[in-house]
Amino acid sequence: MTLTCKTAGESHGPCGIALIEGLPEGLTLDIDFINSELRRRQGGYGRGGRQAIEYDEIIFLSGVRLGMTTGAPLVVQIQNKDSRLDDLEATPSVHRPRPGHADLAGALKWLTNDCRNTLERASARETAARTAAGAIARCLLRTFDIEVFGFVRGMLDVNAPTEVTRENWKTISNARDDSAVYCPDDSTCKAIIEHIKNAKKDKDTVGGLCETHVFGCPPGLGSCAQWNEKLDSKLAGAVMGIQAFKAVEIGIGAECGRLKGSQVHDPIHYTASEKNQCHFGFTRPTNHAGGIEGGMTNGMPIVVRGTMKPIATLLQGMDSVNLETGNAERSDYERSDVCALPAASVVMENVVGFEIAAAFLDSFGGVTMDVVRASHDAFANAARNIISS
Ligand code: EPS
Repeated sequence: MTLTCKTAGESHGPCGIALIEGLPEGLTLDIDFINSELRRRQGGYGRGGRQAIEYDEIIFLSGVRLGMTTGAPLVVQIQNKDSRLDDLEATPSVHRPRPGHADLAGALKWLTNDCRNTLERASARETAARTAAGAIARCLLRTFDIEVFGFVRGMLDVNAPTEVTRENWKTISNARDDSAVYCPDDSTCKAIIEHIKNAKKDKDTVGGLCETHVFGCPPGLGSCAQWNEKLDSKLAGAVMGIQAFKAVEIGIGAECGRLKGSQVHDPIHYTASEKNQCHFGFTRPTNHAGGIEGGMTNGMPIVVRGTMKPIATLLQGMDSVNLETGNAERSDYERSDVCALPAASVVMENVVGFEIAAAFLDSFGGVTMDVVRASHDAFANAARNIISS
């Protein structure tokens, strides 16, 4: 069964939930790890007042017993403390759509002049549920030594020069955790904080770039057999599905169009003494492909970059139209964040993790973890000896 996730919940409804199907029986869930991902998602310099109200943690409603998956559909819930959907004074109608938000498109789609229902579901509050689902899926990956690492790469005119490798990512991860904006490079971090401060002063908002790396993936996850089975297409869909993301790149991404083949493609080397590593001895001096060729992992780290647009809720407002009167007016303001880029980097890390787990189970799936382990180990033994000398 394919690993799938659906979410439900409004920003100011009682809770958010994720329904996950396809997890094998017998997976131990690291509750502290899952909650710590939720805690990270709530943080980062630039957040608004909402995160001072909420304290996100998971409650399992089904599919888990004694900390282990049962193989049944898993439902995880995150409660909203700021729950007030039916209180019309605290949560009024919204008639002046914010440019860049779902407000206007949703009002037209559902044939209403009140944007409230649309914005409640479109809100990035939903990413709490998706982060929880990703962290749950990563518990499976971690039992196979597959690790996912995400951070903030840059914003506006700043870009962290940090090079992330198999060897240094754990150290970089500590630097990220010490950074107020989840960026491991100190001077980039300071510049980003300055940009956020200035945006706040100007009643404006800022977006930026997030990056996720996956280490330890065996080759062959995904497929070249069908366009929609390609792992890069699935990763792109998952990352583009994060609120406010406008671009996704794998490896050097758009840069490919400005270089020649000999500059883009990663030469193939074989080192028999490394055949016990996740790449089975097939190494590359460069990783421009970002670990994916032909829609399949190639044993190199997976590298995904996502671009988040600035949040659409501007304290200064923007030109808009009152949907009740047709008059030109400034857009409505709802309490919001000046910048949620650090939080988005956590969401991205976890949605990427979910897609990798789904691809892993597509290759080695079974109803129990024991069956998954046996299938994975049988594959690894065969792949390790593909060159028999
Ligand atoms: C959001 C607006 C703010 C953010 C929210 C996303 O919520 P509120 O209007 O309740 O203050 O804080 O993000 C979250 C609640 C969250 O948990 O990430 C929006 O307009 O999308």
